[in-house]
Amino acid sequence: MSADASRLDAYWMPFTANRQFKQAPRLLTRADGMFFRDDKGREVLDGIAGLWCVNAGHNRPRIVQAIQNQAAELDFAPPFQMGHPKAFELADRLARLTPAGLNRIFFTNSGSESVETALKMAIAYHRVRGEGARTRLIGRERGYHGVNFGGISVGGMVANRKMFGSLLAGVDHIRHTHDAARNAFTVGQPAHGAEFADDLERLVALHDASTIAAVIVEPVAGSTGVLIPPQGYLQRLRDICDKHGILLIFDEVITGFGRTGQPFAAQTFGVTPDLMTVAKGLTNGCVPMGAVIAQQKIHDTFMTGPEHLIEFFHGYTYSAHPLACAAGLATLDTYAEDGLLTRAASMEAEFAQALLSLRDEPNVIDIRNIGLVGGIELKPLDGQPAKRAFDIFLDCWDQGLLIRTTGDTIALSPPLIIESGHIARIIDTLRAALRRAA
Ligand code: PXG
Ligand code: PLP
Repeated sequence: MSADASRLDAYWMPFTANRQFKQAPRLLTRADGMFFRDDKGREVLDGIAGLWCVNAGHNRPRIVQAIQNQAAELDFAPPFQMGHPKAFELADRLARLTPAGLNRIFFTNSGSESVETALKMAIAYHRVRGEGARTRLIGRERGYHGVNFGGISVGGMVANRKMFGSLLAGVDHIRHTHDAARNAFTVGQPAHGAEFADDLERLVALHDASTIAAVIVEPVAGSTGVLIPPQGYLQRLRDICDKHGILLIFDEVITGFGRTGQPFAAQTFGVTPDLMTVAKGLTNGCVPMGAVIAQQKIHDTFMTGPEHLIEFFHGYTYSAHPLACAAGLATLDTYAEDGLLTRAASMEAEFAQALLSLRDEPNVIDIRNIGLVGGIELKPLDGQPAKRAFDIFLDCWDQGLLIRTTGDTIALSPPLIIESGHIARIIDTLRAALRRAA
């Protein structure tokens, strides 16, 4: 496809600087393993697993075959009052990967839909139990929970919220966990900040626990700049939730499926939530799919009343879509065959060391890591926030490397199949770009 500007007009691109893009389009046309190809035939190293989702790398034969076969066998099956075998099989397989107790799976089509589903489930759960006053939802500053109204309401990114009116009522936020003064350049989990969880006690004192349904946090905040939970923080949040009967929701859309070194961050950090949202790596990014994974006790609470009646009035036309289920099953097979759900743990030290070698490059003010996630925070250009990082993103693209930036933080989340040579290439390219941008 040519870069003829008029042919690019009709597509209003998501989360994109549309005018900048259409002046100099970046078009991806093929992908395999660790690499994309662009429309000019250039090879581009994928430093971010597509968008934190292609955890097994691109074009995996098992997954491709499964999707092709499924399209020819059963293209669609209505998900309401009907089922198809692969939906049950995928749910059963997922329930074996998750922490004990988290074994009831509700399918959606994205992370954003998973978040809406989990928030509704939490409020309805309390109501079914006879605590209908528990409707308040608590998020966290600098949280990202997708783009639907519930998700931006509990989310904590001002740009995603300020344009969209009054949002959902009855939402509040605990403070974020970022503390550069005490924790800059920490390898892995920061030592300081477990006490930030006590901010939940402040909100309980303000609103009373009897009005609070749930707290939702990302175990590792990705989109807001790779914020690693301080040691002890998540456990403290769990304890406070337990004390007050508040459900704890982990949004594992990014951290799920091996990103932090275990199948789920709940396992990496040893803290089990009541509800977990996933998407992205569930199908290796190949077909849109998400899920909410609920504690059995939450599911069972709904299973009352006359048996012919629907227990939870919620669902999507494409919940458990056959193509997504086929892709999901083949993805779990691929993860298992290649040992990918724990590979980030064995690569973590090498990746961290490579990242930290950028410490003394120009304008680097912090480096953060866990598993195969890295964040490199830059000093913003005076009066032009986000510009320095975006310029480095463009430079890296020119040099054949795809990275992500959010504000002035560079985020790396490569496919979990990454080898040492790829790590070296990512770091060398970034180093050169940082020097050029100085
Ligand atoms: N929750 C979390 C924690 C996410 O990271 C979503 C929900 C929403 O998922 P969907 O599938 O509706 O996009 C996400 C998605 C970035 C970036 O650059 C991250 C996401 C999406 C877009 C960009 O970090 N994460
Ligand atoms: N809008 C209308 C008019 C619909 O009929 C439906 C579903 O039937 C939806 C929205 C929701 O679509 P989905 O189930 O794909 O989320």
